[in-house]
Amino acid sequence: MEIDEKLKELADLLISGKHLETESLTKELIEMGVEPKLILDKGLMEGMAVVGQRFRDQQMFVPQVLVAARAMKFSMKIIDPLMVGEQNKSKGKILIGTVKGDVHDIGKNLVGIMLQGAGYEVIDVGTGISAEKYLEEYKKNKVDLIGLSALLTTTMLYMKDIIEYFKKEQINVPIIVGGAPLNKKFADEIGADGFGRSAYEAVHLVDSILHKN
Ligand code: B1M
Repeated sequence: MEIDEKLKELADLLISGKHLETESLTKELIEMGVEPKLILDKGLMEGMAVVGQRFRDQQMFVPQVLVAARAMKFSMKIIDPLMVGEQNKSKGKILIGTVKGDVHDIGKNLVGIMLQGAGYEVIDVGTGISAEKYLEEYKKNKVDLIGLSALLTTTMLYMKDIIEYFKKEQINVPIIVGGAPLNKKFADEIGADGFGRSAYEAVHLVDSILHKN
């Protein structure tokens, strides 16, 4: 019971972006012998899910999202090295980036943090990424899935070019898309393998594509 309450407190600290308190409660939970995976799932991920929800409902704004993400990073620094062994081995390699012409990376970074938290190895190639660069990074890193992010109605159109480029090069890797101006209909129209409305949804989407059973 005490542990459940502390995990709830951890989620609340993360939501309010109190990074130092988040860090020290994470340490305390580890010292109490709580599994890092439980801290991640029941504390951090639940907190971030609330952050995503509140941002969508306009109850939270960009600066608050950023401080929550920072709090998550502080906690992850402690639990990451402890998450070793079979149970926590990587669930797959994901390449993420924001498309060419677009510098928005806050959402993409959140997606990266959440995927990492969910057990994926994330290769973040940054912003302004061309189809050629995605392909180069795909070949270099041999990833299982690619995630494209775009925040502008102009740059989201380039996602189609990327998907078509991969098809032309006969590279068969799942490509998912996300970003505020997108929707499922657009993702279907450009031939993407999925659309994530939020970082939280992105994790479920990747799980459903790479771990169907
Ligand atoms: Co820009 N900007 N901006 N901006 N900016 C928007 C997007 C805009 C809606 C503001 C507005 O006019 N109301 C507008 C776009 C309009 C349009 O296209 N129709 C806009 C504009 C116009 C511009 C400039 C052109 C402004 C200018 O210079 N005249 C310029 C463009 C520069 C460029 O990219 N070439 C520009 C610049 C900037 C800043 C640099 C100042 C800054 C970006 C800083 C940064 O990212 N490092 C910025 C910001 C911060 C915003 C707003 C305010 C916030 C975006 C954000 O970070 N949201 C935005 C207005 C708004 O949304 N209130 C705006 C928070 C983030 C957590 O949400 O990115 O949606 P989001 O990510 C979510 C989901 O979408 C999803 O998960 C995330 C977390 O839940 N998701 C994925 C995202 N990627 C995903 C990928 C997935 C799955 C899910 O799978 C791979």
